[in-house]
Amino acid sequence: MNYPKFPTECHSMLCKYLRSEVFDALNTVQTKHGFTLEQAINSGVQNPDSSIGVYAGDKESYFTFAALFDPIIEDYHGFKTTDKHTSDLDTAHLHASNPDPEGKYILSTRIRVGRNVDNMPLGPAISKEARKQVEENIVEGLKTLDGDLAGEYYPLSGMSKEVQERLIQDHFLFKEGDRFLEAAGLNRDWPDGRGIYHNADKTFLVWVNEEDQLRIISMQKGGDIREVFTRLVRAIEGIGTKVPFSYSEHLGYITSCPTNLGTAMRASVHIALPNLAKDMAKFQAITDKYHLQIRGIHGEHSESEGGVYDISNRRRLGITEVQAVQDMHDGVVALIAAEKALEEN
Ligand code: ADP
Ligand code: CIR
Repeated sequence: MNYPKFPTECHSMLCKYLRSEVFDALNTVQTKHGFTLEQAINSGVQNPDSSIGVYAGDKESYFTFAALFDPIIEDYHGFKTTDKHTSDLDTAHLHASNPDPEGKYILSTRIRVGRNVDNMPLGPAISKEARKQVEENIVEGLKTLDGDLAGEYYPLSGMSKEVQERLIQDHFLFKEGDRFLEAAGLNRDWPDGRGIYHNADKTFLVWVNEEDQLRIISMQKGGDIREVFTRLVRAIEGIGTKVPFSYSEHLGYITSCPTNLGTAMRASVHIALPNLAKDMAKFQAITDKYHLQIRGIHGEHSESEGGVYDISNRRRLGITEVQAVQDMHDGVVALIAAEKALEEN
């Protein structure tokens, strides 16, 4: 492969960190699953508007292509190669009462973690047969869950377009045809091997074989962050006894996108902030202070509608799960206080 041509206005981390000497050193190496630099960077090459632009094909990619991944990981998470990641899923350590008990601002709360199966290639490098095997193993594990975590698995193949579209619109299901994932090789053989598991209330859901092999999700209306976190922890622990998760002492839970490493957790609220939305500088000063990310109402790469935003923790590696949720909670408390102050003006 020749050094890729990036447009001058490219601001992705790939453009920033793929220096020619890094490119030359990594261009001819590959991982034990045969994953190459060309595959790792294709998403960012095809999509110069990427914020990051790279994906891993397996756990080994993070070490084989460390000269590219490490600076990206440090830039995104503030996590250095000498730092250590630790996990804390103890709900007793979380200090989070509902930031909006009157239900005026927070529409809903969602916390998800990404997980992948130990000793398997990640989505960008997996074969159709191995993906199917992963799906079968996960579904077998999910079937053993009981109580409020008991549910049904719905494969994407065989699902009607109407049902699929309704689940997407209602924020329960991943969307189809994402160009970033497409170029990463994550949509190969679509929809084969993909699906969604959920309980009757759709407060506990698992996405199978999307960007990661598992996305374990807890969500509900309103702002009871503790309740959502507590349900998620029970689900992670329940599934973890049946499915061995890919984990690294250094990088925590292994995910296909480097932004998700570590806790692999994104804790978010959908929150109405119509006044703050008119002063984005003030809005962003608060989200930066609390390490939060602002997304649109239909998730990543979408826009806000009617002053409603998706606000979530930005850091996932080098902090614990409790801290990730705490970041989101504390930031949301500050955002609501700022919104209230603007209402009074
Ligand atoms: P992910 O969170 O899995 O990284 P996305 O940003 O694409 O991926 O979000 C997935 C879906 O979850 C989208 O439909 C999004 O609107 C929905 N979502 C995210 N946060 C919330 C929330 N707090 N309440 C309701 N839906 C949410
Ligand atoms: C991108 O580079 O824009 C996509 N591959 C998604 C990156 C992860 N998302 C994020 O940090 N918001």
